[in-house]
Amino acid sequence: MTITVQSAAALPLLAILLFNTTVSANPSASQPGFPQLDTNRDGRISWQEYLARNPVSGRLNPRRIFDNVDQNLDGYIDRAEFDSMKRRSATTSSRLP
Ligand SMILES: [Ca+2]
Ligand SMILES: [Ca+2]
Repeated sequence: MTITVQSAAALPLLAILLFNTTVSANPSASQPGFPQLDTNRDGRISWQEYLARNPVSGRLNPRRIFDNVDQNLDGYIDRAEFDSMKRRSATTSSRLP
């Protein structure tokens, strides 16, 4: 599969695609789960935790996606940022024909 990033607006959707990829490896979960990514259970997803689940592949740059989800740029994706990313992605999807 080839994904071309045409604008920053596409990044939330790419982020959800990456999170969904994580879930597909775990059939028992139907939704991409914050707890699955927060492996040390400190309530936030670090870049290292994100990278462990979303290895660099092809032309997609996970760092760009991570920074897009990490809205306050503190280096962690917290619960609110994670939920916000999912909401933005859902909104984007619902606008598609
Ligand atoms: Ca963590
Ligand atoms: Ca943050």
